[in-house]
Amino acid sequence: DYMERRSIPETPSMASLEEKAALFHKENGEIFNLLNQIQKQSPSMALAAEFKRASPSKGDIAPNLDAGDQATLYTEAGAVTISVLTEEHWFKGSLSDLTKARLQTTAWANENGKSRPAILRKDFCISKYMIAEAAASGADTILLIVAITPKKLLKEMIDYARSLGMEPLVEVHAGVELDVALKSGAKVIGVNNRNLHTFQMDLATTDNTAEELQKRGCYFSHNEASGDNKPEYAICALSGMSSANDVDRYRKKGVGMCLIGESLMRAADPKAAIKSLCLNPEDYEKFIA
Ligand code: IGP
Repeated sequence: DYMERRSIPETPSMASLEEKAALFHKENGEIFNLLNQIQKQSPSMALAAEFKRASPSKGDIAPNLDAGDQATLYTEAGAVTISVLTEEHWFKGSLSDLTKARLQTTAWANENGKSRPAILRKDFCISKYMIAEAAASGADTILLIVAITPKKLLKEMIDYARSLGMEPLVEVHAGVELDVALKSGAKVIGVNNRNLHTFQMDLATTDNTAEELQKRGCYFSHNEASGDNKPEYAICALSGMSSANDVDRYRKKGVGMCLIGESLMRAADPKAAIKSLCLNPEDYEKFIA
């Protein structure tokens, strides 16, 4: 009895997580590829709506919301990706929030004959183990952050995520980081408008990165005609957006997806808030008329 009480809960092995992941996706539908998920929306802006109860820069945002319910509202309003914070201390999230979001949005999609959203594990993924955990909990994709990852490990994690069927979102901030991301084989580039060291927000960070990517000859734009060739890359703008003007600004730069957290978590009516973003360019034309 004593030994039982003092025993530390066993950490699942990588192999058992991989097995659990395969089983989860067999039972609940195949993994969605993030690049396809973004391109499918073109020429409309794809929306990644984020579930985030709290953050290091803002403290509590919406500490009492349920991940499954909020993710379903986001999906009903047209979000094609749901980002779920799973970090427990600063963001007050968990892997079970992610699983709830995955299962409840899938149930909603099945009942309504719609496509389910892709689910992103939002955390500082710093090991292959965390990627396996994400897959076992029902994630379609994960976040990798160039600024906190040694180059060799970044490439290893991208390759490992792909071996499990996931296309990762690779977050950059400045130009040098973009080169590291591209060298590691990243296809979906997330640009954080928030400087992780100073928390300073600058929406021009995404504009600049889009220009940098273009200069490097990487095809990503939603706007340019390219015949039947689908762009090989996509840009996802992260942080600080809240309006149709923000979305339209990025659409003009060829950004494929906007990820919005705080403003949707604070909205009294998240569905109305998403509608007011005018993800579809025609809606925006009407909006400014
Ligand atoms: C969301 P905002 O300003 O809409 O709440 O931002 C998202 O970009 C932010 O949560 C984020 C993040 C991260 C969180 C971007 N990169 C890395 C945790 C870890």
